Amino acid sequence: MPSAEFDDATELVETYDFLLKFIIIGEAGTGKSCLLHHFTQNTFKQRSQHTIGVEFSSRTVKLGEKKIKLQLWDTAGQERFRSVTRSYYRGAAGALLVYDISSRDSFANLARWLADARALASPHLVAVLVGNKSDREDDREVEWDEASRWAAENGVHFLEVSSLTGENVEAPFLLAARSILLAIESGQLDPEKAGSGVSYGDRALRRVNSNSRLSFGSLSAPTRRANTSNRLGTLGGCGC
Ligand SMILES: Nc1nc2c(ncn2[C@@H]2O[C@H](COP(=O)(O)OP(=O)(O)OP(=O)(O)O)[C@@H](O)[C@H]2O)c(=O)[nH]1
Ligand SMILES: [Mg+2]
Repeated sequence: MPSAEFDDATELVETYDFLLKFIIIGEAGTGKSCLLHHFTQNTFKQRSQHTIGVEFSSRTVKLGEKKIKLQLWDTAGQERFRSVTRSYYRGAAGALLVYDISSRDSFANLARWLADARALASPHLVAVLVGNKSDREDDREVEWDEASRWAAENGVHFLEVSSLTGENVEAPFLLAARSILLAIESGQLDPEKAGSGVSYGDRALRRVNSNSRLSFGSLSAPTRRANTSNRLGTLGGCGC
């Protein structure tokens, strides 16, 4: 059974095949911070306050044989922070465009959010439209069909999630990561190009990790987030 020290050591030698930069954007109050919190901490964020500027977090996931580190930038939706937050869009490989299914207003400006992201992020930006608060079905103001149509017309993926219940919260991140990996594999996206939003992982560290694996034999044991991948069957077997 791994000790706490052992887990810490695992963190120190953490390595990955690719590092992807993601931005989380959309109107204030749509639940961006709660979505990210649930994805990284596996719990609902109680008493979430408006984000001031930008907050950073990360999580490493496994897609097939590939270990992907997601560098996640949670941006403030409030207008007064717009110039600050836009400066973090540069070179993002993925964007989660979040609206609240119980707020038509939060859906109204999506075109502008997407246009900004496409103008400033990676030319190969993969965007996912995320309808959050799917638990609020009784207060729904934006129908699934309408959002799905908008997504298709604008060339983005689409999912509904609930950051409160945890329903589907991993799916948008994994969907975006998987699309980016496919673009790399097909040669459409070159991680070595500046501004691609993708970097290769550190191979030297990877060697250290595999030595540790030989010594201790359980570095690949499921982490505390292992049980959160229950909904990932549809996304091609994430072992995160
Ligand atoms: N019912 C329900 N409430 C949610 C959900 N996600 C977030 N909320 C609530 O929505 C409010 C706003 O959540 P935040 O995550 O802070 O919103 P945000 O998009 O980060 O807002 P800014 O940082 O101002 O851009 C909070 O009161 C949350 O408790 C959800 O899935 N369901
Ligand atoms: Mg926030």
